[in-house]
Amino acid sequence: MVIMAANPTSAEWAYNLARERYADLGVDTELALKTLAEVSISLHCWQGDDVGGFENPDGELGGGLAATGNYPGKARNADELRMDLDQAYSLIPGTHRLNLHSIYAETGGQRVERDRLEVEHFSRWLDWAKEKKHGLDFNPTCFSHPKANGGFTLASADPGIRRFWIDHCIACRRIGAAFGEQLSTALGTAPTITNIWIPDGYKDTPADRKTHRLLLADSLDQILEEKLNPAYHKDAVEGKLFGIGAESYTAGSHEFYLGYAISRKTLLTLDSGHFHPTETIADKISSVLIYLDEILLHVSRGVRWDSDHVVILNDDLLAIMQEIVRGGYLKRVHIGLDYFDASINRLAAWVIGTRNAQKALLQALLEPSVQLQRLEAAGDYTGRLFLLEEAKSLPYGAVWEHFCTQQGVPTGANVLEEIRKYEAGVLGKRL
Ligand code: RNT
Ligand code: ZN
Repeated sequence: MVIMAANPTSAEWAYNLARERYADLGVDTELALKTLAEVSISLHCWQGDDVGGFENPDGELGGGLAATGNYPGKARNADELRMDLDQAYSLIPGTHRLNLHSIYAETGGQRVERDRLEVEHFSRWLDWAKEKKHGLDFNPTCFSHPKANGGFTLASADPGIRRFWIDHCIACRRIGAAFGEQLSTALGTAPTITNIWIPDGYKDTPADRKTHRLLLADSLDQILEEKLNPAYHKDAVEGKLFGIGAESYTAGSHEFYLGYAISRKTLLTLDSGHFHPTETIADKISSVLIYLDEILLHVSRGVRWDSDHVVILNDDLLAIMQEIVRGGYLKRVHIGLDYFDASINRLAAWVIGTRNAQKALLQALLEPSVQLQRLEAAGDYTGRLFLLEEAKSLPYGAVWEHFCTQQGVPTGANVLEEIRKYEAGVLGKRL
């Protein structure tokens, strides 16, 4: 493939034409770019090592999750993961957050049980975040552990098992609060969101759906008992329809957590892979935000099932971003990513998915919304359909390239070239 560097003059020329074209429709591209630059996306650390973590090098991924593929180059320790993340951030315009899981603790070769984890076990992550200016988000890891092998954690009927996972989540909230406090003080970043997701469920038809849900609500209440400063820390709960090996019943369903989040005033996490295949989360945003102050998104892509494919620029993604922008929800919707593809270059997976989320957001910000809403209000659905379709061929690509250049990151095929270079120099040398 011949890769031509974009000629800056022609890129500027293209942007100026695009700006005029949008201005004709009442859209201010400069304002859109200013808004886009302020949105920090939370990149999921677990794309870099297939959700392995560094607690146990031979540990298998559990919890009904599957990272398929054996592409070479996955990060084998936290230093490698940070190095790969640095590379990813350098190819993504803007300043972004990192979403960590508790299994990415650095315990200096000592086994520290998950219910004993403290912020000191993440001190290198914190130092790195401060240096590189990334806000942090956090997650307890209620899977890939012998105490999760029975298929239940916070909803377990076994009091010892349940206690262990409650204590793990309590420990994680404190770590999240320490992250949020230190980083907002040092960098002025938004609070850390600690998100609880559990895999608990049954492969086959349960005889009792109720008891595990009562136990789960009680576990969560115990976890949230300690009041933490919302200026530094927020809680989120993430529901799911099913997991591999838990096809018939998931204790933490969408309805369970929607009710929980509303009644306990936590955030609700909507993962785009966690619903029926034809159900999209875009339509849920304006409903749940009537009752909730804020939500967290796990932007993902299910293919036939919750397969966590790399996010592509499809209608689903665009609809999510349109809903956020149309509703004026940019401050109330926290955008995180959640996918793990082990069959392609993992750096590319982060970069492609994040840039796509930003491209979709940009398209939403460039929507001729005033005209569209005017047409709708006038009952002119023909005009609305026409303009919605026309908007798809507006020159947003020139605006995107301008944004990347402004932010000092490459565009087009130069992105892939950087990824290939890193693969040749670093990733490809890992065994
Ligand atoms: C699982 C949930 C959860 C995980 C991460 C690793 O289905 O989506 O968010 O993907 O915690
Ligand atoms: Zn998720």
